[in-house]
Amino acid sequence: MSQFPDAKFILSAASPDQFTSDTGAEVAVAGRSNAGKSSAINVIVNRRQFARTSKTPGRTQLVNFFELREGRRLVDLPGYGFARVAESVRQNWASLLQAYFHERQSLSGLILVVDARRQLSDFDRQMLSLAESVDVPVHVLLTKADKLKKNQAATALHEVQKELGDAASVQLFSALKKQGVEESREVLENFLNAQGMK
Ligand SMILES: Nc1nc2c(ncn2[C@@H]2O[C@H](COP(=O)(O)OP(=O)(O)OP(=O)(O)O)[C@@H](O)[C@H]2O)c(=O)[nH]1
Ligand SMILES: [Mg+2]
Repeated sequence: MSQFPDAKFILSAASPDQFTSDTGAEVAVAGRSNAGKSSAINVIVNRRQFARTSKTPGRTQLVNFFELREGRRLVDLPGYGFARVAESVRQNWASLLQAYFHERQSLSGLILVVDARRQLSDFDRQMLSLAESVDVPVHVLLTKADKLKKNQAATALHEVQKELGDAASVQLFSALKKQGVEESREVLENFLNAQGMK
């Protein structure tokens, strides 16, 4: 049974004028390209290929909106940090993200997906400060934890925790092993339900 039986894809936006109606509450998921955002969403929502049903060419530059239940959404933000990307694409990405964070009244939380084998990148830090600038709480998923030995994963968690301090909460996660799923669902629900208390 899905945690969100009525979850469905709403739309993909290439520019702010295409964003879905800004009512209720939504949580955004961001991270480097290939970090594991879509896999994390699929596991959290407990629907195979859910975040991929909308896959279209160039999707990495799109903001994908999903409805979890009435008035509650999950938003798959475009991945960042490609090695080779045209400057125009990079700028489009930056302005889309800026617009998203500054415009969305319903934005209640950010889930930042980071590969547990890497530390935070400068792009991740930019996302953190963007979220902080608009007073949106952040939870970091250190994903692909299954690729690390237990003690390595514990060290990675400790290092990132140390860097983040009070700026964000952080947990180990694995979409493959379904590790940390309950914890991430709890954070998601807390973000979604805290709307209006900002
Ligand atoms: N071992 C392992 N592999 C994972 C995990 N999560 C994702 N992957 C793999 O990592 C690759 C990228 O995963 P995606 O979920 O597509 O990553 P993404 O961040 O959505 O990527 P973009 O949409 O291209 O930015 C895929 O090959 C996944 O199977 C995990 O927890 N463990
Ligand atoms: Mg994806």
